Amino acid sequence: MQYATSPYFPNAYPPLTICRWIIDAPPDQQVKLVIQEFHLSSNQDCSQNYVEFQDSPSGIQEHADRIHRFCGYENFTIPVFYSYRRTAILIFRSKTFITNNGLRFSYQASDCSREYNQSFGYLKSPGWPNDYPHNLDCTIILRSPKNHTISLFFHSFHVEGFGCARDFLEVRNGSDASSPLLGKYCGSTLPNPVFPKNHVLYLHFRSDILTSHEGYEITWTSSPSGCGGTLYGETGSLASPGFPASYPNHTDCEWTINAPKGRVVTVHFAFVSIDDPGDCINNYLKLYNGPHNSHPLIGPYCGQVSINFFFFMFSVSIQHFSANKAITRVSFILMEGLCAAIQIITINWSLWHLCLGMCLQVIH
Ligand SMILES: [Ca+2]
Repeated sequence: MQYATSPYFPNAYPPLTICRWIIDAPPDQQVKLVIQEFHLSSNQDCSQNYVEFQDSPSGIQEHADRIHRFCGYENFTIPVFYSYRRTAILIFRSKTFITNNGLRFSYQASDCSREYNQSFGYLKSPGWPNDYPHNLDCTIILRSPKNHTISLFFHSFHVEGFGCARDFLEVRNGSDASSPLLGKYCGSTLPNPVFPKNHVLYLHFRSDILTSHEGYEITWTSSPSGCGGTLYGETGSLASPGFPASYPNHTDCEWTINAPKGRVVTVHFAFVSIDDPGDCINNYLKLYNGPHNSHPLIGPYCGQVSINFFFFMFSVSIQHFSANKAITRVSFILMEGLCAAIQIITINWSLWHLCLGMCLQVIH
């Protein structure tokens, strides 16, 4: 593991700092980035001051996708970032004259096996959105806080079928390969969400020597009540507990979809069925165009409806309260933002450190 920092760290970075680190792992490996310290100016404007992860085909930033931007005021620790391909880009930008201590992060090459110690996140198969490589054998452990319960949602799925004899994704209720099997998935049918009633999940993804497809996109949340939580990422899904079956009486769920300011959150409810007399007083679905219920309310909804929305805030809150027989399946997409074009040719497992106006160095 190696480390890099913003200029002069732990002292203040200069005004108007823009740094780009392009990190290129060996073939068939990915990049793991962990933000160790992150301090921006206190009166920050998120469009001007941020740290951003990008996933890119080998070093060509114009084609970067899967952008995740954090601005320092999130109410959670910045999650560990794993690239889906061999190159990751990290951008630190402060476009103001007010400075702070800046950024320190670690970087290392990683194979496809990993362990997440966080309460929410997303998973995408290696190489996404291209076909996953052959001969993969990946173990993934999701470990949320002990008083939480995880929910796992499949957003897209296509793994070679053939009776799951060649390629498959296993989900187990526990922390190792001997934990009870919750599901073994292959083919192109989108699996139902997994509600394990546990704070730890073990996933095993395997591919053989022939035939591969796009793989999977998965989001997971956790909360003490086992329903609701935080979501982030470019795309994702969530569903009510027990989906596609009805969920229990007296269920109260709240999800928050986080997106950087300036991005557009699109929320699509593929299916909503809430058993209610029609007044939406005791059983309902509410959406807030912002992170708190003081923000503008959309809804309430009950009965059987399908809903599409565009939000322009940085966060969307979705709430259910005391619904009896409610079923929902929800997906969301963050629209792509603008990104500056820069092209740097990378070499095997190197770090290009480019701070505009400051320095240019290559670390081997
Ligand atoms: Ca295969």
